[in-house]
Order: sequence, then C-alpha cells, then structure tokens
Amino acid sequence: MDGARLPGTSVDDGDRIVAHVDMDCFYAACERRREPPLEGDPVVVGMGFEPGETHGAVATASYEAREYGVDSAMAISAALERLPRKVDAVDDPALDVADAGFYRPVDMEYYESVSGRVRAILHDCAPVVREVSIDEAYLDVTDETDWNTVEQWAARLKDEIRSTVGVPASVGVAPTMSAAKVASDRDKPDGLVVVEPGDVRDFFADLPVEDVHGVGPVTAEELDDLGIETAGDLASADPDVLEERFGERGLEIYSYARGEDDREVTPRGRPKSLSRESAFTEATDDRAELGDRVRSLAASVADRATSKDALYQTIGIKVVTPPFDVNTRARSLPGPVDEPELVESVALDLLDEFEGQRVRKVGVRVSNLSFTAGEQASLGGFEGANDDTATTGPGADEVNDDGTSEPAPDGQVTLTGAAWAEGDASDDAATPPVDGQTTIDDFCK
Ligand code: DCP
Ligand code: MG
Repeated sequence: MDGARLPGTSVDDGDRIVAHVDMDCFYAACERRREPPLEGDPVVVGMGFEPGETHGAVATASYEAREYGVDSAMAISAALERLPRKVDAVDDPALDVADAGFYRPVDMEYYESVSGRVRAILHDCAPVVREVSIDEAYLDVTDETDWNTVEQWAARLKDEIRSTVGVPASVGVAPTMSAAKVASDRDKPDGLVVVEPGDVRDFFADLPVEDVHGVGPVTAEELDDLGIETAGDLASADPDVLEERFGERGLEIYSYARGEDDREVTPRGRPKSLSRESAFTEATDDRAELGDRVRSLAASVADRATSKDALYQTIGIKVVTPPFDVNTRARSLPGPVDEPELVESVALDLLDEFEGQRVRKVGVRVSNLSFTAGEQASLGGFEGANDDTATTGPGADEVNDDGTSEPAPDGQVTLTGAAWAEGDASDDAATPPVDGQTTIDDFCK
C-alpha cells in the first residue's frame, strides 16, 4: 500500500489482508475422505437420518447431488424423490443407477476431527485466526503476504489443506471480513477469489442485499419495500432514511454495503453455550419423530461439549410452534457435568410439555459452561436439580446484552428466543440463519 500512515491513525482497508476459508460441502467431503469411492458421485448427509430410513433432514449435499435439487435443510424424503439411493436404483428397473446417490448419516465426532486438522493448518499459516463454525474461519494474513502475492499464498493454503487433510476448501481474500466472506462463496467449489483494495464497493454492487453483513431475510424484505434490492442500491441509498427506518443499524448496513468494514479479525473466545437446532419441512406433532430429532440434536451438542472439554450446568430445549412462536425450557443442575445421557433425558423430559402440539423446529442447548479441569458434580438423579424454568416467546427476561443467558439470582436459568437466535452467533460475520434451515453454531471453540 502506498503512503505512510500517520501514527495514531486507524488502519485503512488497504492495510489489511483478510482471508475467509470455507470448506466445500463439508460433511459430504468428510464422508468422501473416509470412503474415497464416493468421490465424483452425489453424496447426501442426513441429520436425524439412519441408513435405509426416510426420516431426517439434509445437513449438506455434495455439488453433484445439488444438481438434482438436493440442498441443506430439505427433508430426506424430499431429497429421495429427487435423488434415489444407489442401492434402491440397482434393484428397481424404473430407476437409473447413474441418477442416484449415496446417503450417509451425520457423524459429528468425525467431522470435528477433520475440522481440527484443517484448523491446525490455518493456525500454522496465519497468526490470527477466527474460527466461526466447523468449516469456516477468517485469517488476518497482513503480515504473511502482500497484495501481489496473496493469490499464490491462498492457492498454497488450499493445496496444503487438500493434500494434508484431503478435503477441498474455497478461499476469499479481501481487505475486509465482509468482502472476504462473500468472495469465498463466489466461485465454489474449490474457489479462490481475491478482491483488491479499491475494488470492494464494485464487487458488492450487484450482489443481493442479503449478502451484506447484518442484513437478514427480514431486513432484506423491509429494504425491498424501500426499493433497495442490491448492495449497490443500499450503498447509494439516503443514509438518513435508513437511520430513520432501522436506527443505528441502518447506518451500519449502509457502511457495509459501501465496502466499509473495520472489524478486525480477532480470535474467538470460549462460547457461553453450545446449541444445535433443526427444522421440519412441515410442522409435526409426531412424538416419535420429535423425540428422534431431539435425541440426535442432544447427542450432537453433548459431543461438541465433550470435544471442547466443556462442562455444562444447564440443559435446555427450544421448540418453535407455528406460526413462529419460540418456546424455550431449561433445567439447571446442581453442578457442571459432562453427561451425554443426561442431555438427552433432560431434553426429552422438557419436550413432554409440548405433547400434542405441532412443532416447526426443535433445538437443544447446553449452557452455563465451565472449562476448568475441576471435578464433575455427582448427580443423584434429578432430585438435586433446580426446577425447570420457562419463558415463552419474545419479551422474556434474564438475557444479557450479548444475548447470552446467565443464571438468575435464585440459581434458575431462563433462556429466551433472542438468546437462542443470537447468543451463539454473537458478532460473527456469519450470515444469520435463514428460517427453515438447520443451524449449527459455535462449532469450533
Ligand atoms: N449444515 C447443516 N445444516 C445447514 C447448513 C449446514 O447441518 N442448513 C452443516 C453441514 C455443512 C456444514 O454445516 O457441511 C457447513 O455448512 P456450509 O454452509 O459451509 O455448507 P457446506 O460446507 O456443506 O457447503 P458449501 O460448499 O456451500 O460451503
Ligand atoms: Mg462450507
């Protein structure tokens, strides 16, 4: 970058080089890693899915499977209509084996281990890494490379991940986190896109407004009412109008759309909670189906807690009933534990209250985390546990500014929809979860 910076002035865009790494069809890529014959064929990874069954939702699909219209969050039954299983196609003369795919159940433990290997490379390559999810991270590589050589640098990083770990990554490089994230998505799979300083605003201009950091589906609709459809429209909108409509946030999204984003890549701290949720294609009151989904979410959350050496003292569920009523229930234990069976049994117990109700989405969360190597509290069943607490819908209490919840003074814990929706995502540059998607947060730390 030309020109010296005056002491005390802030770093300008041209001075920072941010890389965003996002693995391609990550769970499917992990499945291929341990089962190489799957390479080149359509692969679908299902959550709450068991081989031979049709329940569950698509966690991800390989790019070959996406060509058949199979995508994340779709019901497995719907995916199977578009893309039958190879084994079924072999036996059914009406089906063509060439137009069939492989279905595999989610194996979080394995994906976490692959993610760990990728993370190790990222940390080797860059001094500052912000892990955002199991397959996504930002790197500040300002001191590792320069704008003339960053493309080769990023290509080497991709090669290193591919040859050492055996999974493909896409990388976006830009002077800001927002632009780097959009860039990594621009040329997937196996993408590498560099947006140089000075080009950021042009790069954003034609993008849909949802691609601007901080613009979720609801804001996008409101912007649409104002005739703002692209990031370019937003960048040239009247900031006063935006401020009037959205307050301070209106000015923030205006700046982001103009390519201005002075967020620095900072390593992520320890999470306050770990949660995982999953939507049904159609609301269901089928207790067996709900129970199955909660069991699989509970196992996955407990796994993640174990892999992070996190003990939890509160176990909760989230139940979204139509139209969009967010209900949360949580139970506090007398002390921090690492007991996967307990996560499952408490979550199922809390679910009982919703017997007979139609449910769009369920989630399981452990919170009140501790990372000390201290002894686990010994639990004599639930006798010693505090009472359940519950809050329903918006306007509930006991949520801190950062959207996380802490024990209330009496030792009980309340959680709200807001805490679920925003707590784990905190200030990540990740796009807010789109309704109807399976969402996963706090993958990495
Ligand atoms: N995931 C999920 N449910 C979703 C979205 C994602 O369970 N609705 C899981 C499976 C994905 C992983 O998270 O493999 C990473 O999410 P990404 O959005 O990065 O999707 P992929 O890596 O699968 O695909 P892409 O190549 O588009 O990044
Ligand atoms: Mg990915």
